[in-house]
Amino acid sequence: MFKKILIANRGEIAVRIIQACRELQIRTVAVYSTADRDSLHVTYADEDVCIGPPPSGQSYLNVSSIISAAEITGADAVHPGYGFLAENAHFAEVLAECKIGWIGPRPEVIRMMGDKAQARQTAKAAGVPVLPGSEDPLAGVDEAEALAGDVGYPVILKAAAGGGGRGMRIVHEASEIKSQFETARAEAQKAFGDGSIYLEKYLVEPRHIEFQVFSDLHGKSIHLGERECSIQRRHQKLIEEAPSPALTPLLRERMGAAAVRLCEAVGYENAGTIEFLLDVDDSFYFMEMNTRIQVEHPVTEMVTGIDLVKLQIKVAAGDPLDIRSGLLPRGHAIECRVNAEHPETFAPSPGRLKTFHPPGGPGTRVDTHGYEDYVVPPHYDSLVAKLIVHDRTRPEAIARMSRALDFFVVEGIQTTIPLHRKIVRDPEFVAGRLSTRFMERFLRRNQPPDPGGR
Ligand code: MV4
Repeated sequence: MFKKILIANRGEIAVRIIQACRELQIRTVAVYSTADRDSLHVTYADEDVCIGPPPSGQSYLNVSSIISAAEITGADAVHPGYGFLAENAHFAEVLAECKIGWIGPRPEVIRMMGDKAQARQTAKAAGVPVLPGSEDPLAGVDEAEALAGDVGYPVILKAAAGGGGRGMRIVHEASEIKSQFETARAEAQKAFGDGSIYLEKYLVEPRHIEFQVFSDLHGKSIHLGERECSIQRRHQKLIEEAPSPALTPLLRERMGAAAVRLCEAVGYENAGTIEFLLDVDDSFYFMEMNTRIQVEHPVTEMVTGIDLVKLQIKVAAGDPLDIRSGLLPRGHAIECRVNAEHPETFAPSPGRLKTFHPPGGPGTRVDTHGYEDYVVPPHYDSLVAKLIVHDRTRPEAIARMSRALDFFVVEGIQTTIPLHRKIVRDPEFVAGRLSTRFMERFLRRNQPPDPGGR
């Protein structure tokens, strides 16, 4: 087992990883930017190293600073959390060259899954369903037009180097395809330095359902069920839950088996997530694979009883998986992301937490780096807390979430708590009628009435 782990991250996930390390009796090293001197992850770690100024490019994304911090402190492995360097194959390679352990999959697999066109091909070859579309990145407008005609409109153009909703364009009819293709290619070239574009049939109102997978270093892969992540705004998830209200045990088994097949096909290692689109007729299609622990991992922890971060560390150290695939979910878990944002305009709201009283009580978990008088810096992601509840049934979990949101007191900054209080009371949410367009429709339903006039 590792003796000392460096956490190449900040915020709630850095705190979460330190908790796991402490339970495994592994020493911890925090790294921090000068904006995070007073952060809880620095307080909780056994050692800490300042790695640079506030901009993440000079600190949490600075490979050489982080490698130096690991060498100086004698850390024998790095946990990257999510975001920052978590899916950076180059970082994983440099660590290997320095004989420092990496808590994640092999760099080749990270790189392959990072190319979304290649990931799609790999899934297809492994017998995982993909939507009708391109075999390879599109050579030009003529190929785009011909293929779109074959699969039928609407279609979606996606940047191979994108992912998570970045660099996508929906095309509704043939008259738009040429100009949209050129725009997509130019944007992808500018944003990612890679203009590769692929095409798929566009599903108008699917659910976003993702499977938690795990693979050990001995060739065993398992799935730990799904998370329903359809409640998003601008590709930022707001609420996640497990299990999905849309899955039957049979559909869960079929999707889970497909997810495990993909892991086996690529020789996956450690924690991963396979994202699917689920159509209204229960057909499902591979979308992307994320090669990291995800923000929403706690809902899976609550319904499986497994500490996924401890499992990541144990598997990276070579322990064999001792869990069987396809555990049945126990009860129902929901997570609300509490962001430092205005609940209606979504404008960032950094600043001092003058009051910070997270809720407690049965089945209530708060993952946060916040505390009274903590100052949310303006430089990073606005997530300040994740409120997770667990109960026996979905209606009971919703009631518990509603109560926990009412008992979560934050003063000094604006947060998304008031928005969550409205969503959990929404009849469509309560009925489990979810899709990737849920938020668009919810915001329209709850728009302040138009005063009229000119
Ligand atoms: C799609 C899709 C429908 N059809 N692909 C969004 C994030 C990235 N992982 C891919 N995404 C999607 N890909 C096909 N062929 C729907 C989404 C999607 C989405 C699209 C628009 C608005 C919100 C969305 C939320 C989740 C997924």
